[in-house]
Formats: sequence, structure tokens, C-alpha cells
Amino acid sequence: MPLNIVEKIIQSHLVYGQPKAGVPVGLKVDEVYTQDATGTMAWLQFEAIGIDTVNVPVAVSYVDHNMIQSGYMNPDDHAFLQSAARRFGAYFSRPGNGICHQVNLERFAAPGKIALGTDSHTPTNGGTGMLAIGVGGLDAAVVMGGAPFELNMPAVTLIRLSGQLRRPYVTAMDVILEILKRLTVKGGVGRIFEYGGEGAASLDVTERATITNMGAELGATTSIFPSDKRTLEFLKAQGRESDWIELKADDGAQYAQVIDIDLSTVEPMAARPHSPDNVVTVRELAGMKVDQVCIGGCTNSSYQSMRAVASILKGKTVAEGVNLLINPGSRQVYEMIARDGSLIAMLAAGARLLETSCGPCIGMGGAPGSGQVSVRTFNRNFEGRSGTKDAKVFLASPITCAVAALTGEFSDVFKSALNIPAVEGPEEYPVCNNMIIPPEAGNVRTTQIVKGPNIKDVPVKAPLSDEINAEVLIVLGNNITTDDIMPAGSKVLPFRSNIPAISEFVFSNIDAGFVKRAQDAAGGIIIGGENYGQGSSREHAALAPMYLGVQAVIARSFARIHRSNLINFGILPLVFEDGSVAAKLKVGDRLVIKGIREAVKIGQSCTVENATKGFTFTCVSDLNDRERDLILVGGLLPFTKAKTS
Ligand code: MIC
Ligand code: SF4
Repeated sequence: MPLNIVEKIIQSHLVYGQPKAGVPVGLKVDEVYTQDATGTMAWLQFEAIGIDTVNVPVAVSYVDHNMIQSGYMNPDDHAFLQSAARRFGAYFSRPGNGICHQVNLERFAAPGKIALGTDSHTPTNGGTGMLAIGVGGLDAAVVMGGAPFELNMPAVTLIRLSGQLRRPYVTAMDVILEILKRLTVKGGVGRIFEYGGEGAASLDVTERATITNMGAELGATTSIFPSDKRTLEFLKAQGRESDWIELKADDGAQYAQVIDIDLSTVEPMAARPHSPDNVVTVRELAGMKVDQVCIGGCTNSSYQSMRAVASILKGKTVAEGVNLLINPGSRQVYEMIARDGSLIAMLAAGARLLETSCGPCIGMGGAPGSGQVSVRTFNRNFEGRSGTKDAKVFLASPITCAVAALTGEFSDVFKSALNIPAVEGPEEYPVCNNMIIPPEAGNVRTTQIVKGPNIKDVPVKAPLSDEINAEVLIVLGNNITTDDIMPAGSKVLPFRSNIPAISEFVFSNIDAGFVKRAQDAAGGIIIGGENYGQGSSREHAALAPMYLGVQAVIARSFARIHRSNLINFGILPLVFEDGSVAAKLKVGDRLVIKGIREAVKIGQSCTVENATKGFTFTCVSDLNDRERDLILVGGLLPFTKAKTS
């Protein structure tokens, strides 16, 4: 039977199950990577499982998010991660080496392999033909312990690209924004996007990686490109030719859906506040004043992009009213722009150069002023994520951003008088692994794990009770993000290793009374809409509510990673049989669900009684066998510990 690329990789890694859409498959994983903001929990959980050494071919611990060291907490986390990597057998990418996805693409990504990363933008690696999936920290810890990774097999959509980009004005960023415009932030839920067609062949690996990176914003499980001669070129230039294999779909391969995009018709696009799918053409925004421009991050940090930006800035000055911030994604790219003079052009134009870290993308510095317009090459523009609640954040390509930095407004780049050069990828990248520390040799390691005072144990939930009798704590609309549930930013991120402390911030950006209500009621139930928990992989958006006593979330539908995180921490995700019931529920209503253990065990729907209003409604617990087992015992940690002890 002819196979598509996704099926080929799944087949070659299958431990159990059948690769049919919706059916659980267990997969052998080739690489697991963590980043610091989610990694401390992942490694604490790995330690709590009680296994001595990682049991996957490659594990890498990156430090890139919590880079502002305004106190001891973030550097203590870095020291913990470094010691845990050495002790348990992972590579450690030191602070300053770059953003996990960009560095992983350069140093570890390989076609035909499977990677998990504790970050939703792990699919960036799909640019090389790797099946790379974002997961919560506990899922990563359990797989590093040697378990297969279980996934409900997604449906595979082919995005068939034809034509050529109108380079240099139109970039890969514009392509993914166009796709987001068409499909929305829910369009990829339960799907993998496989790219193909002669248009795909015209894109280089870094352009492909921009597209697969932002597939996360579609809600997709992952996105992947074929591995072809462009992939070989990239791997060869990175000194990793031996990692290359050819990977293409068989003639006659089947897909659940096919979407056609002619690259030659794509225009410069921008996502308006406050959602990555709120996309219009840059032409429509022309003339709008811009106060801040941010270039870099994990979405658009290739050498080619940075060099193009520098050529636009060269010999000019950033507009008077504009702050231009640049955070290149890796030290390799930084080094290259330093060597070829691009960095001087940026500095001379007035750019503020940041270190290679997530920075302003996650509100770690670089917050815009009140009500300001910020245009960024990043992937998320959720309200308040920049650190400024009333800022208006737009997402656009490096070209659109560089031009906006000079003109102080959105401009039609085709009409801009600027001479924008096309930049090719280098034949050879400067490869230097001196900032990646290998693990201590052997399987019996002695490194002491270093834990600062802010690093607290992971809380564990009790097994599921047979009756939930609890208040509605909050009623929410559609597309609630994990940034809404568990904000990030420089004030909150340092508490990622301290669940009691971080739980004080749950929903703080959208409902300041939530935590007090939850504490007073000793827990409760959350009511969500469609696509509840979209966005990041941060398991703190499940762990902290669990710590506050949240027992269930009832929603119309859930985003994949967040749903897994809820289950991993013993919070029951229930789906309304009739979504219109949500409108009848109010904060403070007492909901009673009886006989839940039995309903979960036999996969039945359950009746929820609204004891305050005197009506009942039905919810579905659409859990698979493994998920049922996890929920019943209180989550993945007690489940795994029971199995390994
Ligand atoms: C993000 O882009 O939202 C983050 C910060 O990288 C998150 C991870 C986190 O919250 O630590 C993600 O994408 O998963
Ligand atoms: Fe970092 Fe932003 Fe990329 Fe998340 S999206 S990994 S915060 S650069």
C-alpha cells in the first residue's frame, strides 16, 4: 500500500497500535528535548519516577526561556538543569547557545526520526523531515524513562504547494500566516500537516522550519516536509550529511484532506491582535504607525532572514518613534552575522541587540509601552503575552518588520523604495559544539543534583474520587490559551519550579478573583469553550489548577497538549454533549457528578446535576484505555511510579 511520509515514520517506530486516524499508537522515540521553563518540572518528574538514566538515544536539555536573572531563581534552575542533565545522561545546551528549536534544527534534527520536546514549537524540526511533537514535561519524563510515546493517530492533511515565492518580498512567514488565515487556530486539531508539491521543493530547510514552527498555532499535532536535496544541502552545510535520508510520499499515498496553495500568489501578511489567525495583508495595514519592532525568536531566526534584515537596515536609521529589538535564535546565527558585518549594520542603524533567548516573545523583557503597536517576527500575539496588557501585537515577516522599523509604519514592501537583496543559505555553517556539554559517561553517575531554595517537589493528586461535588469557578469562551490559564512573563516564569508559588497566578490576567475563589471553595470546576488550552505545552496550566483543587474541566473541545496535561495530572476533561448548556452555567453553581469512576472505567457519558439551578446535562469522557487508567489513579506520575516500583 502506498504510504505518505507520516505513515512511513509512524510505521518504522510503531511499538503497538494501528496507524489509523483516531486510534492510539505507541511509538519508539529517537530524541527528547526539554527547555528550562518546562524542563525543571520534566527533570524533577524524571527524578521522582526513580530511574537512573535516560533511556532514549538522545536527550537534550536547553536553557533559553528564563534568561533574565533578576534574582537567584532562574540561575538556580539553570544549575539544577545542568546537574540533572549530567546525572541522568542528557546533553546540556548552555545558556547563550540559543533557542531550543533553532539549535535542535542545527545540531540534532534528522529526517525520518521522531522527537518529542517539552515545548509546543518542537514541530520546527519538521523542516528537516523529522516527526517532532510538543508534549508536557511529564510525558517527556516518562518517555525518557523508556516508555513508548502514546498518541491518538492524527489524520494527515497534505498541503500541496505549487509555484514560487515572490522573494525577497514574500517569505515563508507569509505562507504560514496565509494558512492560519484560511484554517484558523482550530484548523489543525487532531491533524498532522504534510507538505508536498514542487513549491515545497523550492523552499530551503530554514523556510520550511518557519512554516512547521507555526503549525503549532493551527493546533496541529505537528507539520512535516519531505527530506530531499534541499535537506541534504542543509545537513551537509551543518556538517551532518550522514544524518540525511531521502523521505518522500509514495505515488498514490492517501490523505484525509488536500489543501492547495500557489506560493506565487501569497502576499506579505500580518496577524493582528490578539490571535495568530487574525490575519490580513500588510497592504491593508499600510500607514499604521508602529512603536516597537522585534525580530528573531524561534520562528524567523535563520541566517538568511537576519542577513536580509541587516541589508535593509544598512546605512539607515531606525525611525524616531520606533524601538527595534533583535534576538537571533542561536549562537551559530549570531556568530555568522557578526562575521559578515550584518551585526554592525544592525547596531549602526540603532537596533537593540538581545542575547539568543526567547526574550520579548514570552514577555522576558522588551515589553511594549502602554497601548503601543508592536510588530514581531514571532508566532504568538495573545493578549498580554508581551508583558503589556493593552499593547497591540502584530506578527509579520522579518522583511515586513525591518521595513516597519525604518519607516515607523506598516508599508507595502513591494512599493517600498528599498532594495531588498535575496540571501541564499551558506554552503558551510560555522559548527561549534563547545556550548553543548555531553552527559557524564557510563550508566552509574555520581553528579550531585543541585536544587536552589525555589525548587519544590512536584505535587501529586489523589486517585479520582467517585463523586465530584464542586462549584463552577470560572466560565470561559472559545480558544482560551494556556497563557490565559497560566501567564508567563518575567514576573511569573521564575516560579516554574515552585508550584505552590506559581498557582497564585492562575488566570490572573483575565480574572483576578479566580485564585481566591478556588482557595475559598477548596477547588472546583472550570467551564471552557472550543479549543480550551490552545497554545503552549506548559503543564503548569494543569499542575497549578490541580494544586488549587480543580477536579474537572468541562469544555466543548480541548487542545491536544493541554488535554494530555490535564489527564497527566488527574484533572478530568469532560466534553459537553450539548455545548449550548455552557451558557446556562454561572460562577458559583454547584455541580454534582456521581459514579464517575465507573463511568470513566467503562467509557460512558456522565450526568452532571446543577444543584444550584436544578437541571441536569450530559458530558462525555472521551478517554482511551491508557488515559482512563491514568485518571483513575490520579495521573501519570502515580501511574508510572506504580509500574516501575
Ligand atoms: C511559548 O511559546 O508559549 C512557550 C513559552 O515556549 C511555551 C512553553 C512554556 O510555556 O514554557 C510553549 O510553546 O510550549
Ligand atoms: Fe521561545 Fe517564543 Fe519560541 Fe516559545 S515561541 S520557544 S517563547 S521564542
